[in-house]
Amino acid sequence: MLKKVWEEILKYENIVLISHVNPDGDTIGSSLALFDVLKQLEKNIYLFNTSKALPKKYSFLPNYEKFSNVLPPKIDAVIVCDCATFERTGIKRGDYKVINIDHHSTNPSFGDENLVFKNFSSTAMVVYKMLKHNDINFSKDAATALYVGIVDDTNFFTSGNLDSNTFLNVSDIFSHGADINLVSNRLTQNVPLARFRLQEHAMNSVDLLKNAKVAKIIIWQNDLKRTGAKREDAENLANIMCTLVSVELSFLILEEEDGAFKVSLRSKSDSIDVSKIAFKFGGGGHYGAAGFESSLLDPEEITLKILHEYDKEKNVVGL
Ligand SMILES: [Mn+2]
Repeated sequence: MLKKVWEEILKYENIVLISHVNPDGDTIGSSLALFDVLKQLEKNIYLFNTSKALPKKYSFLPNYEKFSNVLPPKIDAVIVCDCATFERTGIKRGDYKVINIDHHSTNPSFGDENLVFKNFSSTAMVVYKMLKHNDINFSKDAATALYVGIVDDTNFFTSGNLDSNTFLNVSDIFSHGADINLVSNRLTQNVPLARFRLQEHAMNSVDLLKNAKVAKIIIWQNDLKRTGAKREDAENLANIMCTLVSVELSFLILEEEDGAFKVSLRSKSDSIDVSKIAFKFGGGGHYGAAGFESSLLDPEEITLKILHEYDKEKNVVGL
């Protein structure tokens, strides 16, 4: 499969790399690494993201400014990186091949070609495997982009599917010149004041439920406006709640500009599989990190339903 998908990619000249809406470091890093490699192979290669604005914190990565929310006129194939569903691309099916590279356990293999390794910690790791398997050398820039994908999805090697291969592969990525100090600095020590203020507000409004085994925060558009924060500044709040000793499940309900709600769920390992809960709401994700969107339910209804699912997973319904 690693060979077949790579050979398929090489057949095409005009290729668009597609990252998911409201991108994270994995979808960005995977796309930028492949951009660098395919550029060297003299493909006409483009970076697409449907979001209006991209997170600033990844802007240190080379070629980040090349992301566009407009598709080029001629497309032979799209490579979809880290999208649990095709809908997350924000594009329509067209007269082009769809190559799906991902690691979400809920990915339905929507591509014409699918490279989906559900036990991998990140899509960046899937991309790395594909490059190695096909003896493709990659640059320092591509290595740094892959490293961003890996550390973003594993929360700096604290969650997700980690095994000895993870570290062997990271060692190899490091030997390709990945700038790990720069990545650590930009991703962990670069918090804008508005984000800091939003976190301050959030920490003061955490709701602890089920004997403090469940933690919840709601962030309204008004909270973003008041602090000057952007929606991406809320993304870490579910992780922060999960650091509390008693918490097994945490979730953030974020009001979007259009009034819909984006829900991010987190859990500790060996506590509860949040991808199962997200899936019930039409979303997806991983054991310890998942999410969904809802335009029909209000935060109270969302909370009740999540607590119901939590009880079911813990087998305490009816007790
Ligand atoms: Mn990912």
